[in-house]
Amino acid sequence: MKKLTFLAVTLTVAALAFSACSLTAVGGGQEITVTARETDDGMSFEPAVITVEAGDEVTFVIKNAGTVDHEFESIAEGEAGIEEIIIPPGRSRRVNWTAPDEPGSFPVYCDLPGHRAAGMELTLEVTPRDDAE
Ligand SMILES: [Cu+2]
Repeated sequence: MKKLTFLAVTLTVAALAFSACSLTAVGGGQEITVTARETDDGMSFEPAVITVEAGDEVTFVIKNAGTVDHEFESIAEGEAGIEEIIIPPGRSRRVNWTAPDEPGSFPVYCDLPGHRAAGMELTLEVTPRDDAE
């Protein structure tokens, strides 16, 4: 009987510790990985289109698989509201972002000279919230 109580307490403590870890892990919402790189015919972000729902909490994990600095932003008037961040070659950076409440289509791009023109842009599609469960 004593042994069972001890086991129950141990399991409860383990469950509490585990749930605390889980909370930390989901802090920034869903993770979306974006890879920036130079290509044979230009520069790119991969994927080229990202779809999220209005109001979604997102953590972008931007990896620079290229050989020069790249950046990630969508901060001009009417854009998605993602502050500029620079990612050095071989590194990755995380950006937390909450999708707008209104659906829309927004460009995200690298604003270093010539990069956007070379193809370093992706489209962020914000779709209406699917509240039907
Ligand atoms: Cu770039």
